[in-house]
Amino acid sequence: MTIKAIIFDVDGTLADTEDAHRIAFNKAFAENGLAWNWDVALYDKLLKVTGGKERIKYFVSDFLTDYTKPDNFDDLVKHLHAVKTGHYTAMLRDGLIPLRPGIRQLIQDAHKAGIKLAIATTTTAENVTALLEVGLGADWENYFAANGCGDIVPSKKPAPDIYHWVLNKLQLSAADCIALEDSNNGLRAALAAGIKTYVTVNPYTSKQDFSGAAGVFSDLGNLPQFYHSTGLSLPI
Ligand code: XBP
Ligand code: MG
Repeated sequence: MTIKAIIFDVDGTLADTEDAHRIAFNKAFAENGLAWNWDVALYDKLLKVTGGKERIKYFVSDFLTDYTKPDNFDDLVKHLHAVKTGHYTAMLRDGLIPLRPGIRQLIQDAHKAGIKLAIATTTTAENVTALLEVGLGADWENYFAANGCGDIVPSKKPAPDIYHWVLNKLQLSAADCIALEDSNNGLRAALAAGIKTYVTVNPYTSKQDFSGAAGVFSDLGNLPQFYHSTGLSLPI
């Protein structure tokens, strides 16, 4: 198989972002007078649901059973999420969240070799922009032939919708691509779209089930090993 495209998840894969998301959610709750605090153990459970707005709703329905929702609950969730996005992107722009080992090099090597690159994420587009402007530079979009984010598809991961959207945008079939993910939800989404998927774990996901993955790595610090496993023939 000649790999024509690499499709990247963002959160947990390009960078270890989940604790910054968690802190940003907590700031938004406190600023809106809500005594909700998501610690690491709780957030680990909440990661079962992807998407920030969906995650807030899951928290309220499954972990806050004595809470009475106000009439404008959907608007409240949207507002909390917008405030959270502001805090999260500010942390990115302050340079607090670097790209994971090997990621910048992989993107540059693959781009130089003419392999298409794409994003398939549940996170908000503004978050991807802030992360990659800091991590890759102001011209980061030139690296990517497709940028699939957040609410552009009806169902988030583990549904395959975002991968289908990206494949359509790339005009490639699943067999031409590989995906890079960090979580069980992400792996299921990519596999459901028929894409061969490699996993790099992070502290939140390391104990999850990755059966079906083509390979599982702690990170991409050793790119020659990754190129060897995937069959990518890229100059190091
Ligand atoms: C990542 C997520 C995202 C972020 C929050 O999943 O679940 O929801 O935690 O992002 P994946 P937003 O890496 O599988 O795409 O708050 O912008 O939705
Ligand atoms: Mg992820």
